[in-house]
Amino acid sequence: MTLAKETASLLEKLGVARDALSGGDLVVHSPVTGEQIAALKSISAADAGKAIDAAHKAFQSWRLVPGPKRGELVRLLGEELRAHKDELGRLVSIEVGKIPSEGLGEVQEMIDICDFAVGLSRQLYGLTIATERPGHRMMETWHPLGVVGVISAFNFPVAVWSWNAALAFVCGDAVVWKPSEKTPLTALACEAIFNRAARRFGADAPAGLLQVLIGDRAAGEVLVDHPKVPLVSATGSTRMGREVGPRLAKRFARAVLELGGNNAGIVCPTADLDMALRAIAFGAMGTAGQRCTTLRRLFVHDSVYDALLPRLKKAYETVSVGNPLEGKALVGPLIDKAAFDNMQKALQEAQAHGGKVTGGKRVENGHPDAYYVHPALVEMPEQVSPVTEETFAPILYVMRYTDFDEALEQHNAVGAGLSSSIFTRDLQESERFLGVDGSDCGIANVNIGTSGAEIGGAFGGEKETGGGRESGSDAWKAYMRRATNTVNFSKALPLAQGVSFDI
Ligand code: UN1
Repeated sequence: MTLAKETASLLEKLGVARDALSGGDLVVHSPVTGEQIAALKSISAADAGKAIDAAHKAFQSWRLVPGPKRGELVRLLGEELRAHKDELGRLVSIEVGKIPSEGLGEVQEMIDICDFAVGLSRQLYGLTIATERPGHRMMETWHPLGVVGVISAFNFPVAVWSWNAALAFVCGDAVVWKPSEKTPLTALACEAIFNRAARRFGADAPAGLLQVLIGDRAAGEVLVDHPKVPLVSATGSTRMGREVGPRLAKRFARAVLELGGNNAGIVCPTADLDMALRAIAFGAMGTAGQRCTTLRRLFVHDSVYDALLPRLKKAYETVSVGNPLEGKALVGPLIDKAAFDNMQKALQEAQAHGGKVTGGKRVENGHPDAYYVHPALVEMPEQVSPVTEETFAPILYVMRYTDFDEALEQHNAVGAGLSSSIFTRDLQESERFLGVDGSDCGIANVNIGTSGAEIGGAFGGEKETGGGRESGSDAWKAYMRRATNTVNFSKALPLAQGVSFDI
């Protein structure tokens, strides 16, 4: 069976009609073989506007459904995802090239956030606050916000949508989703899965609660500029964020930006090297280096450098690279040729700056349009370009350090601030790393890698990573509006701050 046929049959099982998959202008390729697997019709700007209006209408009734009842819709979504985990996971592998356990892991992440959101639907708490006036009560109420725009990237084509959508739905919002043009098929699958949950939920789930805009950046622009979209949560490159952020700011819309990462680890003298090795290997080579949390820079203390590096090199030389749909490869393909070219460019630049490269060569597999590559380990004399930039490919730059403070300074000396790790058994080092003048990232870990965060924590980062937080903890607050209410149940009207105004 060709991949196009398998894709169509998986989508059909998930509820997407075959005739939606051909004859359109948006051509979808599988990075696994490079072959075309669908050609979808892009939405026009006018229709994108109409979809947003429809979502707004749905929001107006959805917001009146009580929170715990809204949670029931997300519970059903979680149930549908459990029932279709295998098909959706396989589709992620076909459309993005993830190995099976990572395709399935992505769907598990969706199930996890659904469970989280169901609990949250009964915990959308506001505070009761002491007032300075007698006979008054002050409290805050969290209300649904409106239509939430979600712009997602190719590398986590479904999980990132679910982080936003599961929270948005329990918060009483509608969702308009612009998936990456590289991965629209998994978005169609999620839409079908959601629609099934909504049908099971019944008439209280208004039509149009989820809209999917299939298309290129023009569709995304409609979403970013639309006055009825008070929040856009966008995942992608820092370059994309620089365009989206100011446009949202101009109309005072909220932005949850989850942009680039240039994540680093520090391996200290007391590190458990076996543990560090495994964590580094997964963090740097997993998902073919195409996570925003991928480990890209490593600072290794002089005293353990010569013990760790040969083992790390061996891991790079022996890691299996190949078709994620067959066999047991740990590293699948890059998303496309542009990703491969960027990787090669970065490696050349690194070499020009004295970098010693292990790996990095293309792996031929009989498909000229598929881009498999050996992950690259680059020993760098110092942290200069391209180390300071995020290249969305499996390149790990390794540097020696002797002084912990200097390593920390170098660690923080890049634009992005998403994820970070320290490998140490020294409490003073790990606490320094997690402390005020330690890692400047949104995620700082001890003795685990930079990638593979659980959904329970807030996910996102500082500086050029954009500052947004999605997923767990209190990230939900971005998806609601807060009203502070002061209620006077006395028979007088005392003014705050002792002001008198007697008429
Ligand atoms: C992303 O790469 O955009 O922490 C998201 C991780 C995953 C999510 C990555 N849970 O690696």
